[in-house]
Amino acid sequence: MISGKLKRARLEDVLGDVGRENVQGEVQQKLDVIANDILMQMLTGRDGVVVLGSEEDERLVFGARSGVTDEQFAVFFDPLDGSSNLDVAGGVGTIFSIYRVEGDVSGDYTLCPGHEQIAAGYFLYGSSTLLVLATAGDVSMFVLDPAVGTFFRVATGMQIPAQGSIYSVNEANLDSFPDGFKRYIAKCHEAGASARYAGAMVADVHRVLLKGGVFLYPPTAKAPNGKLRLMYECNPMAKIVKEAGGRAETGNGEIMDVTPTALHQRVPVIIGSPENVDALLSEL
Ligand code: FDP
Repeated sequence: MISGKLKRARLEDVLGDVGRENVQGEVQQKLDVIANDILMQMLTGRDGVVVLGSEEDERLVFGARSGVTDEQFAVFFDPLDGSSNLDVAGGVGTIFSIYRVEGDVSGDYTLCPGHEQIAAGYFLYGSSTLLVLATAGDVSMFVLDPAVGTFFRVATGMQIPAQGSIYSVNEANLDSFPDGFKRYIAKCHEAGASARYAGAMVADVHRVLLKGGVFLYPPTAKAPNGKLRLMYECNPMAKIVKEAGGRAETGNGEIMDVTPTALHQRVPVIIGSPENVDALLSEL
């Protein structure tokens, strides 16, 4: 549904903002709201989904226990990641993270660290619509065939290259990066690496997953804890890349070891090929 909406966005006049900000002070785009509504509607009616956390909602949403299934899940998602790309028909995505939930959590749920995720994934709405899904021990990729409305699996057991020549970061913030990040980027220049930055985490991490390299969002003067959110951006991407043999760090330990303190908490991010991430960490 989201993919279809995006393809017809200009025709249906759903580009642009809605004239208000979300809880994080970001201007909400019409499509952020539409994608969030679609996911909330679909997931709150789903057996076993008892906790929902979205980038677009200030607080957790609690679904009713269905009684149909014994299994219960918490789902965290960024409905539309990279929304600054919307008006220019650039790549955007949906990121999600799934945890198993035990016991009665109505109205009271403690956020868990990322290593407890049972699955995570993203949809990339680019030149084609892709789903990359990480479960225990596997990362698979599916492509949507719009003619039949079905995702077909095109890859399983995906592995990130051990190293790559791409570094993906908003280099306009370089002056306010901590020194170790500056040193690493200087070494990338010396080594003749390629810079690639779409400005949408899904598109940028997807490139690194397939081609190798590293995606970064370090602390900056404007965002001292980095910009990206732990529960629905960094943890799911960390699970995907780690299940594919990569690394996912904050600069101060593994992303998936961070104990969450808030739904919209931010952390610095260093995600990618093991050799690139090691090289960066050795500069910090
Ligand atoms: P956006 O604000 O456009 O939604 O989630 C936030 C995010 O995009 C990421 O997708 C992206 O990697 C990052 O912010 C881009 O931030 P900068 O514009 O600061 O580079």
